[in-house]
Amino acid sequence: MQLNPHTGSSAPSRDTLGRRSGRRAGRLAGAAAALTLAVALGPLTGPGAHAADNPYERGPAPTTATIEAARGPYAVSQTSVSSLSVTGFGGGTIYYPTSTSDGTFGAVAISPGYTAYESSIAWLGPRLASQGFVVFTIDTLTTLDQPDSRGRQLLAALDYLTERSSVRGRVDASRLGVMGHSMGGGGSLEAAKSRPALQAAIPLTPWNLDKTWPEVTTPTLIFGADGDTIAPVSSHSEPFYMSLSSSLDRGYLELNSATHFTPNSSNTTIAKYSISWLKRFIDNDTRYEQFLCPLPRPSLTIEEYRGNCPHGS
Ligand code: 9J3
Ligand code: ZN
Repeated sequence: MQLNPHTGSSAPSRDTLGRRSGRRAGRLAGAAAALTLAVALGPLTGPGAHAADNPYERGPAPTTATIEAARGPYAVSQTSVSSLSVTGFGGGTIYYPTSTSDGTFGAVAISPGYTAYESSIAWLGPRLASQGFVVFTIDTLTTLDQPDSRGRQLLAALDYLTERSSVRGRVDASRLGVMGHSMGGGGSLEAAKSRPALQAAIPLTPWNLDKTWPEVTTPTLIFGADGDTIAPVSSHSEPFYMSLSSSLDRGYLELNSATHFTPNSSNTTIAKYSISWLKRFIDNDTRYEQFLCPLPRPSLTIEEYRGNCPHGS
């Protein structure tokens, strides 16, 4: 069953022309000169070899092959963050594009689930960072922390990342997202609810006692698993998705032949749609809309996909 609440014409996506023209004008002195120069220069060759039509775009134009690949175009470095050096969460590992020639990147913090450690979600670090994000896989204060606590810890991790970490200069603090597995996925909903400035949330087989999320204004893609007996989609992912506002950019992807723990191992379907969602909503990169709209069809790996299309409400 698929839902498409956007049956009418789509609204223009957020910040396209306004932010672009503002940025260019800000770089140049004098309004008239700015207009003339901007026209003369055409698409400015900004970071990398790609046109800077959208100032947040990073990396080459994507194809199905590039978002399904084990690694994206950016070489990745990593740095460990000791739990002893931070407050409000349990430390973790920051994965980031090695290059400093592409400007700042959007960032995402990722929480593990109940009784689990950052190792359980580590595969997402290099997988997402190599596409052009700073990725912080975290440990929680205790492995028994509940979703509301995990939500606060995701936000503490993002604050650390943008304010105090060694890579803070590489991160655009206005372009942040959250992900998490199970109780960490429930935590990502809590984080989005309490910080609407977040640009994307991706709960992975999320678990939460709170079944209703009408307060969330952050574009949210929920991954469920058809064979999940710990957070069954009928009592977790599906009601979570259905409770999100129908005016929100939202998606529900139910993994086929999958379990509660499918997000704990490298998974191409999770990766390709997570990359697309993060690019589309953290970077406003409409080059990725093609992978999200038309809505993905059922397949060997997708039991069901629900969502709105086109995006940019
Ligand atoms: O994080 C999770 O895997 C939550 C699933 C769970 O065991 O909840 C029961 C309390
Ligand atoms: Zn609620």
